[in-house]
Amino acid sequence: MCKIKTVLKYLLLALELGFLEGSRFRCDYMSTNVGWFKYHEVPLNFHDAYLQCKYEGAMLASPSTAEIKSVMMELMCYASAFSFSISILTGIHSTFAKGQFHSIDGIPLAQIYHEWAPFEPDNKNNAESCIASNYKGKLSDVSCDEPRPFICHKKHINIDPNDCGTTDPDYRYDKRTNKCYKLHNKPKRFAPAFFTCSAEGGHLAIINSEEELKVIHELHALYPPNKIAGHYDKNSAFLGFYYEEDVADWTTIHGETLEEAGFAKFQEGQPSNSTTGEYCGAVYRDSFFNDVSCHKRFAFICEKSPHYPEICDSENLERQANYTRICKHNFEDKGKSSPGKTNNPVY
Ligand SMILES: [Ca+2]
Ligand SMILES: [Ca+2]
Repeated sequence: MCKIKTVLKYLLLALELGFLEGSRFRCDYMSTNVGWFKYHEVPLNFHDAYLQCKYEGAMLASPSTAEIKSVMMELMCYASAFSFSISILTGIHSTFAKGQFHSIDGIPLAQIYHEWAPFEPDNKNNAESCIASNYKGKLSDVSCDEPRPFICHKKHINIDPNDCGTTDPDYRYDKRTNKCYKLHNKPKRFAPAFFTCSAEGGHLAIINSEEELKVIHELHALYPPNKIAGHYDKNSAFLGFYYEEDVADWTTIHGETLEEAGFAKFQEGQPSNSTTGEYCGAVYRDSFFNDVSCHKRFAFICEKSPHYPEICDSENLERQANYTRICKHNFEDKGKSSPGKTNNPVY
């Protein structure tokens, strides 16, 4: 018994110390005692909001505890600046099976204390598998396709960001270019590939020199065809350039011509526009550029600066000093104080 107590004591001490050491994460997130949060003001549908948070290294937030709900409502109040008509998308959804609502991390709705907005839930047109929250924390079931602002949440963990400024170990720093690179070996079409790199804090890679091509080739070599998923062309990977029809030229996603970017060599015979409609840029694993269809799936390479997004310490509260406190909410976890209480709709 004594032993268990001692073990527990040290376990608690370790946890406390861990917390005291704080955690480090992207500075575009706000640190609180229940983790890191970011309010996304640009509305997205559920699927894209889910992905945006995931690629940022976080999770679409759900008001699963009173503390988390308080922070969410505070952020929402602050962000919507007195425009109280806004409702945000939460991570509570039933997209796997109708009516089976869970938070992204698997907490059933029945275990989350919640109150419904008037006349909700109504599963309108039998098509409401997502849950939105108004500024008072009252929930509605809504269509997952309707874009709404949302909040990403990252629990405090003791995994430090690497020298690429991310906890994603697949980003590798290269000192020749002072950039970080990741090859995504699950092929995607051009637009989702762009989305993925962007949400990870980078962009589809742009080759600015012969040297950088070498870096990319070395990275590609770590992923022979058998390490790339699916039945796709595995000899090319998307990069950040495309054919801009209005300009009638190849342009990087940052608006420069390939020559301006610093490297413009296509493989002999390319661009071929072979199947009529090869308007996206790719690179061969052992050669130069290739034009491919934007709608076919390829592996793709992201590039990011090791300094963006910036990384902050959770104890560094300076950023929060300016944070408006007019929105302070304190939700009680009513579900906890009266276990067994059903969460009937409140009209
Ligand atoms: Ca509804
Ligand atoms: Ca580059």
